[in-house]
Amino acid sequence: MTETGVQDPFAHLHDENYAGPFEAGMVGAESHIILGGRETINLDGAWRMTLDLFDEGLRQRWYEANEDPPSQWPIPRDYEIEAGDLVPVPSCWTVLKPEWTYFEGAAWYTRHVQWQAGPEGERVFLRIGAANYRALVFLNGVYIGGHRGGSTPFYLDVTRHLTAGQNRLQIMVENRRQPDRVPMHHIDWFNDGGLYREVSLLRLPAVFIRDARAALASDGQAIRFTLALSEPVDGVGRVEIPELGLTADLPIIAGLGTLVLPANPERWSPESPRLYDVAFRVGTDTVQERIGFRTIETRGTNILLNGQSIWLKGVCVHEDDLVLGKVSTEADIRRRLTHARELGCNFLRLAHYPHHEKVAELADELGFLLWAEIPVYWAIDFANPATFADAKNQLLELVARDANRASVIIWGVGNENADTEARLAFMSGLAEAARMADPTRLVGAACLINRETFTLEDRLTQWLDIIGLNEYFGWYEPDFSGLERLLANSRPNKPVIISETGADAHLNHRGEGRILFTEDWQSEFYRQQFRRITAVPYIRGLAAWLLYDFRSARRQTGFQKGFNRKGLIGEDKASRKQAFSTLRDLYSTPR
Ligand code: GCB
Repeated sequence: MTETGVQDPFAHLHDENYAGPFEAGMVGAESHIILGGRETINLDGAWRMTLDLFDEGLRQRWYEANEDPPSQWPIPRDYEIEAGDLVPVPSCWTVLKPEWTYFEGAAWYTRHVQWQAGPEGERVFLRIGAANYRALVFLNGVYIGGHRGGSTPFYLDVTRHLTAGQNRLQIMVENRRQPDRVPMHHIDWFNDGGLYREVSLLRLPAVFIRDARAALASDGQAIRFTLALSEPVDGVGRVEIPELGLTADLPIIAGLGTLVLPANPERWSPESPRLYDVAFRVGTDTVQERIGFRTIETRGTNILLNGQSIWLKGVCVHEDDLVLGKVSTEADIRRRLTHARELGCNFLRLAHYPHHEKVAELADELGFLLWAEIPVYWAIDFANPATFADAKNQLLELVARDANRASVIIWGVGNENADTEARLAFMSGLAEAARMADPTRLVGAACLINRETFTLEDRLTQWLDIIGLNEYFGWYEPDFSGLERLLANSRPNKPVIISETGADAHLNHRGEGRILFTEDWQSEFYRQQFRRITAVPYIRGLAAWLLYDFRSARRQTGFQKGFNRKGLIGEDKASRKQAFSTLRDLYSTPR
């Protein structure tokens, strides 16, 4: 304020602590709410969006802007909601206009919400399916809270901030690549920005079900139900699986309850993806889930699904689309799964971050096993406690979101990270966190090779159930003899999955022998790889890198032109390369 009591209109130019107030109010896994078939109020559709390269929105408090037209402004300002572009939500700005392709910064999204108050005591939460990478939410000019991490959903309590009638909802989304983020600034995919998954409101009673899970107990003889309420109250819940004739009370103490009921459901598997309707009820709140019951474990170097040894025939997939960017529609997800099925897969690795929740729902229905992971990718800032907190939160949000999906068998905690003390502490911490949050699944990571002894040797493996190996013998390393040497030298006591292998091929580029970027070499590469991989008993699966060509700004040769070309299918998601049928034939051999 000046001496006259008028606010200094230039103060913000000199305030480099403008972002400080928004550090508070970040929400994470602790505020996750299971959707469980509850009705939501959809806020997708047209929103106004203004790009903000210099963080003027936070500096100048754009969220306080009243909505008078400029002719009525007492002093000039730099933001006008209506001057923003009308963009669809969900969307990525990177694909909306050519000049926005490489924009890395903030964007202000605004829409209005008409509201009618519900019954006394009702609570209302805003759900954002995902926003890359940081989001801050403002309702009627007031900061509500925010979220870090670009691929998991978050929930903000807006009960006290929504008013009857019209409300102004503003969300700042910011996608800067930074060394302390997860992923950090160096990645082999595209840094799409935006409010790119669904936005909705959820009306809930004063005490509601926050988390509800059902899973087959490890002995396969019973179903274990767990419930967590929003408040630490005592009470009784009810669980029902009508098709099993199961219905029982579930005692709740201080907001938590567990019940183990003897049961013998049909087992879920890729061949027979049997799902049951499961209901959890507490007071007036009901959560309905479709759940498959299966066990997954390792014994020696074997992976056992429902007690039977299984070999994972898989393919990796990114969330990437020429038109949609990182947005996943149901049609696009179904196309991925149809292609994976045609390839003969029973397994997908969802690289390199949590994919849309619909993927695991459809994989449950259609019968695929999944490796789901968080973007602990390459040179993460492992010594930074805030980075660890961010990674752990992304992991716990992913686990909370997909805990009832039978298809998910592996939580991936990282990919190709150099072996240091800080990395070991960081990633073993994540492996422990995954196990604590969910003892019903396996924990894996794409590990390292010890180049001196040429063995599969990585201190992290002692914390894992599954050792992932990304190897590119025949591509980045010229010949396959290294693969033979590596596999012969190694004596893992756990199952190994080739979590990536692949070669680039430009559609229709042909040639004989090891000519890089030809369809022929990509195809021959898989033949050579497969023969060697399947000769080794401790290798229990392969996730080919990968289903479709995808955008990667690092890739700038004439063949690449901004794309990683290791797809078995081109970026049009239609044109199959020769390697598609080669791998399909290889996968069709009995294993
Ligand atoms: C890898 C990475 C993956 C890359 C791939 C490649 O090892 O995990 O993200 O895209 O190699 O094509 O080089």
